[in-house]
Amino acid sequence: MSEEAKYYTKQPGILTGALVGGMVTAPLIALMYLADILAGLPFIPFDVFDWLARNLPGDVIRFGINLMIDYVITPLELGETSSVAKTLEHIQGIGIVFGIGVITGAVMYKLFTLFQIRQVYVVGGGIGLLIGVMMAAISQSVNFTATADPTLQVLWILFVFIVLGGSLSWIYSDLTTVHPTPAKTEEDQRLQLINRRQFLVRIGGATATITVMGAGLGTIIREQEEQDAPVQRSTLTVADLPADLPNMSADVTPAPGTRPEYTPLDDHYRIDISSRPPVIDGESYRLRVYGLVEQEREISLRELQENYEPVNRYVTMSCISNRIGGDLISTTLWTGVPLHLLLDDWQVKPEATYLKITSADSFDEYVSIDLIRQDPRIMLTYAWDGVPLKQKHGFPLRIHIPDHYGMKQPKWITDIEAVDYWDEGYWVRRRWSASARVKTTSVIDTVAVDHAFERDGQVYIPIGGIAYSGAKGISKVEIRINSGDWQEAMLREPLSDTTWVIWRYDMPFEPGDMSFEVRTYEGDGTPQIESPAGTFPDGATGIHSVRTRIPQTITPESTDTP
Ligand SMILES: Nc1nc2c(c(=O)[nH]1)N[C@H]1C(S)=C(S)[C@@H](COP(=O)(O)O)O[C@H]1N2
Ligand SMILES: [Mo]
Repeated sequence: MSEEAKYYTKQPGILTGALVGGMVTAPLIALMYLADILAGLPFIPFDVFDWLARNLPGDVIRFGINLMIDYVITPLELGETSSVAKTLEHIQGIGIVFGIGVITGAVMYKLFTLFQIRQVYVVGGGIGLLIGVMMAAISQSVNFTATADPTLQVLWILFVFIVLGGSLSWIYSDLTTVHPTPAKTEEDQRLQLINRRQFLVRIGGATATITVMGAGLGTIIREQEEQDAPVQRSTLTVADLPADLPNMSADVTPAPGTRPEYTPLDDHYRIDISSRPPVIDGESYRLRVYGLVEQEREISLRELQENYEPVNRYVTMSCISNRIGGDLISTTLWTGVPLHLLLDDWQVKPEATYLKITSADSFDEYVSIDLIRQDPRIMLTYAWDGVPLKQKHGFPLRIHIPDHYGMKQPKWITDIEAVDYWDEGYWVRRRWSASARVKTTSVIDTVAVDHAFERDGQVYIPIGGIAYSGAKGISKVEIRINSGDWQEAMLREPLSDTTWVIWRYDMPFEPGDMSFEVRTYEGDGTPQIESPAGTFPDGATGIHSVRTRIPQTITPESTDTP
């Protein structure tokens, strides 16, 4: 081995490639974010995440979601599960694309040095183009929110990834041409490495600046847009809203700390298969009805609202992924048109057995026509809480099917096809329950130690929560303290037969470490399932329990009944 060869300047390899890949990808992600906000161009990180979520096997997805809930959201107490999960998914999407950039850099630099490639721009640009083509295909298959012209979308994506490949090549050739001559001495080699390091630091500084500025600008513009967004409500009327909650005069008041009986709209949980809800323009929207019907038709939102007397119903909806005691369950007022009326008007042919419902995000589900005729409560819904559906909750149209988990109830409905067969819907194909009937559950929300009260010389601690059976009714709720006897709780009159029921139990004061358990019975006396089961595939079952330390002395709130 010659002296020269010994001190030959190390060529940029895998590590440098990974570093440069990251440095170049970060500003590109920020630019994509900005382009999304300014021009409605696709934001690839979300598209990649959505594509993975739809195409990876259901087990892998479930495993990922459980990890996220068990090891991040729950232990860190990040807040309401569904909105935190969405944010974490967004972060994951960005992380994945960043990772793709890092790997591209590493692989590219390895290839360049390994094969001593001279036309780095051609090869680098080619690799970028190849990734761009894949990304464009992914984006086109799952993105329902980008508003720019589709050709422009594809060109933009190709451009971004060619820029990625091109920049990687440019930096590589700079790194290698800074010192065209091999280092002859150890000192030479040291100086060259220092130069290269300085060059990389400069590039890093530049890309970091672009990233921060792009992301910051995007965020500012987005917030401004959200403030200026017109309220959709003006184009719609929702007639005859109930003035007050129907159980205003119920004699059982919720124990302090029980979740709100009527969920504020902004707090309603949300579960979508997409990073962003599809955007549908209410004015040009048409519901397409076809298949086994006498005549195909396209129905505007206005027709649905004006040709049919609106029906209001208080509804508790739960996600099948809601764990025992979880927060993926909420209650609001649903307004819409009973679906059986529409079946008649649409002249659905007698041989039709199911409606295949398809949504703007390509979600789909099948609803039995027999069931629609049996349960006149099933309704196409256009308003929640007295206002048009929020975009994230399915604007302009979704369906309510009592006694079924949310996975059976598509939002953003665009197509209804009458068919004479059944098939698996979106989540059923991913091995979740085909029937998805609600599993009856009861939950302790509060042991209100701070709200103890005194009645007839006895101090009580209010305990309370909810019981939910879908639409099977709740006839009884029982509480057990420290594994003693089951005691019957009081039931508050519910908002409707399709909402949860609030229960309350006033426990005679007793200090110490206490365990509390709750169980419930359906309307016909059927007990809830006590044996524990996880959410997959049929919905969670089991007894909810909490432990609380009751202090030796407590100050009652008042001597009145609460
Ligand atoms: N089109 C469409 N409909 C959908 C979903 C979806 O991702 N896309 N998610 C379903 C699931 S799993 C649930 S729990 C409910 C949640 O409705 P919400 O987000 O309005 O609370 O919508 C259901 N309908
Ligand atoms: Mo769900």
